[in-house]
Amino acid sequence: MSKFKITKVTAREILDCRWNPTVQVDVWVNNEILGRADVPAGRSTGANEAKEIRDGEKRYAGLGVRKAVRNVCEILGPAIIGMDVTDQRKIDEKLRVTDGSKDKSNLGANALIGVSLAAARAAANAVHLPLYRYVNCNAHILPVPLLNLLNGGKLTSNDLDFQEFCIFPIGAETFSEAMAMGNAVNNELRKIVIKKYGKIAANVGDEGGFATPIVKVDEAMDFLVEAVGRAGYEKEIVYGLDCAATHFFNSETQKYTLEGNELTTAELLDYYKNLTAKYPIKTIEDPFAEDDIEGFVRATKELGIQIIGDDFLCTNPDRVRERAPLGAGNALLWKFNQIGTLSEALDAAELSYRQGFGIMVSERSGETEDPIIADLVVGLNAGQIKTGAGVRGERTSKYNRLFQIEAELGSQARYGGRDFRAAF
Ligand code: 2PG
Ligand code: MG
Repeated sequence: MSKFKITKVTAREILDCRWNPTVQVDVWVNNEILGRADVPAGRSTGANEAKEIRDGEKRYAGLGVRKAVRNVCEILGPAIIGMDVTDQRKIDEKLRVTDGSKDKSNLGANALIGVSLAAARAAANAVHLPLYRYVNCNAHILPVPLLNLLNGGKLTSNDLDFQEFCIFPIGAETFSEAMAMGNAVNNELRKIVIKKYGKIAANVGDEGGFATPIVKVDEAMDFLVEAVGRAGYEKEIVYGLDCAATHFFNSETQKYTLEGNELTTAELLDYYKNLTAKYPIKTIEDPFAEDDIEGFVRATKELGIQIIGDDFLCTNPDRVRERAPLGAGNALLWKFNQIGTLSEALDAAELSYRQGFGIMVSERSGETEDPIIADLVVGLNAGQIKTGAGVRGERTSKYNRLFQIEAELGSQARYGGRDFRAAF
């Protein structure tokens, strides 16, 4: 009999930060050790993500997850009862086989990932290790936070075409110092946006960045640069964008609509060249649409900065295997629910590292207070995390967990810093 036997799996419907339902799963070991995990949800999703299941009924505008919860309680749970909870790959394989589809659409990626993560937590608890150390005995790198201070695109209600305008405090000495710098810049930014657009400009979007009614990318960048300057951190802070270009790409015309202009891939690339020449932007996520391989290859070669694939790679080992060797991007945005099990997400990370890619561990725009990505970013020694601005609880839960881990690691903690892509 295995020592750490899964004896019970339950689930329930809870809420994410958008007041939408999501799945929470409990995995019990030997009837006494609990592992619990919440499932986040995206809004600006890629077409190739694993598919979550929503009820489609009147309640919660169709977004209920009672079916997914039932699938956990009645099908996925019973399938893994009796298994050794430390056997993560076998558990995840069982979940995959039980679902039987390629994109987890039969039982729901939101059901599968909840079970997978809760099992990992239960296993860590069973062996009395923090999750980051359970996934990696060499975990020691605290990530540089990519702080999303101005929100646009699908994550807010203004007309900015790019989704996220971020500061990236690579010159801080520690993670704690980086968060204090972020706060100083955010305080200055608040004054700047209010001065120009009035108090309403300081309302925040889904990830806690200001939802200021800006239209132009340059204006958003100028605001960030001014705020960083006023805070006195020009030397320590560079910038990052998530353009989420899939969402301003027209597949019929094969053109990108940016600030009212229709741009080809080559023209958008020129735009990025000018933008990165004007501002010290060191990382861009999804500069081109999810299947614009040529755009990604050229951006990687010609911009000479970190180019991250989010919708483009979907944390999918097959997509990483196919696209990374082409030089299409040089970093993976790591979101476990894009693929649906922890093992597959770890495979995507492993494959990415082997291709010389960096990894940015990411939240979803619809989060709960569950801080699991904080443990996983340290477990992966990824060196970079994107989890929004520190003004909303579902974001601070991740930062607060990172403060705990930083303290636990003590003198062994190393901040990603300027080596954020390979901080060993
Ligand atoms: C993204 C994210 C998270 P969503 O595009 O990177 O910041 O949004 O979770 O809606 O996909
Ligand atoms: Mg993205």
